[in-house]
Amino acid sequence: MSNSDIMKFQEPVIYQIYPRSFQDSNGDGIGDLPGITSRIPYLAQLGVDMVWLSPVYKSPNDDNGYDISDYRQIMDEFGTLADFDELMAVAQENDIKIMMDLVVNHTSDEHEWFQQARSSRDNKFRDYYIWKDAAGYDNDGTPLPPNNWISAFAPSAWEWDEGTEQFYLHLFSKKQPDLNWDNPAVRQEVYDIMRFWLDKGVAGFRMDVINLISKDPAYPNDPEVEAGGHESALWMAANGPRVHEYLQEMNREVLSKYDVVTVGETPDVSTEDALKYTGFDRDELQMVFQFEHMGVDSNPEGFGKWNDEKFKLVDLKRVLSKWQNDLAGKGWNSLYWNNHDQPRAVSRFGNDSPAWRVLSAKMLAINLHFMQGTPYIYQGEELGMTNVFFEQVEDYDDLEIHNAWREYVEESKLIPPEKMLSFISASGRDNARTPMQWSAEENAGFTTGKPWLGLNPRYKEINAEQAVADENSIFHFYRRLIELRHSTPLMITGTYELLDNAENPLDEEVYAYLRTGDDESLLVICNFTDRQLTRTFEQLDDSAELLISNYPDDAVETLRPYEGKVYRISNR
Ligand code: TEU
Ligand code: CA
Repeated sequence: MSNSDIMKFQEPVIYQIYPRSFQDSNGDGIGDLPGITSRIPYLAQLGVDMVWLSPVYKSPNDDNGYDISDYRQIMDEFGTLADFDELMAVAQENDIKIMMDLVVNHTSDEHEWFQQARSSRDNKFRDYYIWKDAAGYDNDGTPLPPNNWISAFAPSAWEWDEGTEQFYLHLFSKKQPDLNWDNPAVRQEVYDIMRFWLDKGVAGFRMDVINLISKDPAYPNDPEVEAGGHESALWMAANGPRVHEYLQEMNREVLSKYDVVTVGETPDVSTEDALKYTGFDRDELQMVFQFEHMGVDSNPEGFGKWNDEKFKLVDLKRVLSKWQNDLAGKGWNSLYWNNHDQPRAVSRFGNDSPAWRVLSAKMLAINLHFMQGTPYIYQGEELGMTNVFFEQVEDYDDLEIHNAWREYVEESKLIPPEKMLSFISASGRDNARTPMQWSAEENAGFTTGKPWLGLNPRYKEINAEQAVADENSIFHFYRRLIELRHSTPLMITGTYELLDNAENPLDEEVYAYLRTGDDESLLVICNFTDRQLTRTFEQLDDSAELLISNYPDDAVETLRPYEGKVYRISNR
């Protein structure tokens, strides 16, 4: 791939904001749009090109905005459309574009469409959603759901509606009814919503669980549930029969008419599936968020994501290398360590102890940002924010946590409470949702009121004020990485080669890979351990010059704890 082949969507570094936790401006303890606007200068200093806003639309917040009741209005707690226009204007003044979160696999049950649909079977909005008769009734007359699907946030993916005596499908909470994408009217409604925001100058869409929108019309039982599994049935709806037809229609009718970056959130996709969504010749999406590297520390024999065992580096190397190699030249990767659904990167993949947090966070940043793809930075990742531990489950907010607690601790009693608290602290979504840490002042400068979710107590040592003032902080390291990405086309165009054998990566301690261009290469070396190691690399010849490192000097073949460094090497 030569420099002239670089496509616009391959250039930006994108920063994700979870608005509820970013910056409160009116003292109600909840982040809001004016708060984000006040922090645009901070993001400009970091150097990011685009900001992905998790949903800001009107919502009852059953799933913190991922349950939308009006796609053309701003959530009451976040402000108004005028506040949004102000944010867009200030972002534009700082050369920062805005990406919206398009959540159209489902709406809120408080959306007008669903209120109408549930009012009667022949309402014109009835077929905007997925309704099914009961499969039968048990002997006390309780209706039985059409199949055995489990929801991500509730025991069943089907909710009985007394008024019209049918079930409706909800892959997530019962307040998030799935839209019926087989209905052309639904698709046109979505395209109109997209145009509304694109015409306001929005330059990107992150599309929530977009690979779930086409379900198998037979709604077959989930064999894993039949075999006694208790994982959600998302995978039963993933990559369904008409999903590509719908995305190609969306591209034809909307996306192709605008300058817009698109990333689909696609649980349960293989690299083969991903190429169908992102292939340069597919006219669907430009990239996807795949989840395979987010699963390297899950426990399929146990409770899936609810686990507190550490990952194995060889698994991470194998997964990330597969995605680099399989999409190379044909599709495009997103690159991310965390988001609003995942635990904090430095706690999960690095070492968040005071001794090693800064070094390991910088090493992780090097490891990810020198790969081929679009890098995403999640709010607070640039500060090395860490996971949180709350003493009791009531201190958490996330409905996914409370659903799992009810299922595993209260009902089945399969997991003891103290073990589940450890699982939640290791992998719960609220790790990412504690308020952004701006300073060592009360509530970390996030709010003058009572924060909607408890703070991570480490904000006194880990905060933006301290980081911006310290030239050696993780913040300034990310700033330099972003500058390098803007000035080093090889980071975009170079081929990727894992320096182990990608099928059977041997080195359990060091992740090293090579990015190769026409006349130079980048040698990336990362020590994922707190031990001093010795490694030799044949690529290190006299032409090698150190491009960036998380240590002030270079011990060459001696790799110090969590050392991450990159050499530029001439190929001539
Ligand atoms: O997440 C989709 C998804 O797969 C989640 O279930 C995620 O994998 C899980 O929470 C990890 O533990 C998207 C949004 O990112 C998430 O915040 C929403 O809750 C969900 O869809 C429903 O909109
Ligand atoms: Ca507020």
